[in-house]
Amino acid sequence: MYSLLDPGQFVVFITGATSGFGAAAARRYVGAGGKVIATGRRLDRLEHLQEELGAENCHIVELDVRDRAAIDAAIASLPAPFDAVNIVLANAGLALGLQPAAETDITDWETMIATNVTGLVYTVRALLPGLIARGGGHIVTLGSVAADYPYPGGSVYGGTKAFVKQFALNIRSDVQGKNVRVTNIEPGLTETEFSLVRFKGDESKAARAYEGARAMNADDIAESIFWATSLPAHVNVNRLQLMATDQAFGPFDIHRQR
Ligand code: NDP
Ligand code: 8X3
Repeated sequence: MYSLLDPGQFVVFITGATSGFGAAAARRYVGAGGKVIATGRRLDRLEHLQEELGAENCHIVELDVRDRAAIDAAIASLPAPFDAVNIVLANAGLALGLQPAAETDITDWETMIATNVTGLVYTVRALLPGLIARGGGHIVTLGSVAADYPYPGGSVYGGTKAFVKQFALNIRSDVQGKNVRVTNIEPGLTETEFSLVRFKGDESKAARAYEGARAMNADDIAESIFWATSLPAHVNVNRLQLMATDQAFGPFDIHRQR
């Protein structure tokens, strides 16, 4: 059985490896001697990543996590040694828009739910039996501070991330005794393409989200993911919440009647 302590034996299936946390994690794991299966919708980005990391370390699959049959097919056709997945980084996700609920575009809500909830469930359900059959492994999900702290315009995004957290904790109960660890990583303000996606390509709006603050970056989160998966096999980090030092909590918003 592989040792959870030896990064050289890590085989990591990553959803959303074309950008942000997923790409940074791919670099972190390969840098430590592991192998990664990098997936996402933008094939050109995956090809560049593979070129950078080497085809012997990085297998790529063009994949939309909303497509259950495509996930199953991708897993079924993994070549050795990439077929011995022992870490699943279920990272693909997005926020779309920041409008008040009554004004939001309902298709944005549908896309967030389809990606962050349904896509996550497809990914974990497809890969979990293999982890168990191979004697153990680790599932890492990407939650958010938005799961615990509501903010205006975040209703469905925050709702999907609350699902991610509860799903991860419940999966952990299901795999008790099977040597499978489950960790929900819960970051706050982190500068990636996240805001560019949220604001649909509006670069100035995206930049404003991070302006003047020392946001975390993708490498910070990749390091925390790597750390959680590198701990001794008897240690399970259930939830790991991270915030930029320059981000904290606000007061309750009281609507005054006068
Ligand atoms: P990025 O926008 O930089 O990366 C998102 C990744 O998700 C991309 O690789 C994208 O790939 C992939 N993705 C989106 N939709 C799909 C889909 N349908 N199928 C497959 N892949 C998809 O954002 P981050 O790296 O910041 O975000 C990664 C995760 O972390 C998300 O779940 C996000 O909600 C969460 N998170 C982010 C925070 C932040 O502040 N940045 C804080 C807390 C959590 P492609 O478009 O090529 O398919
Ligand atoms: C991303 C962090 O605060 O923009 O999950 O929702 S936040």
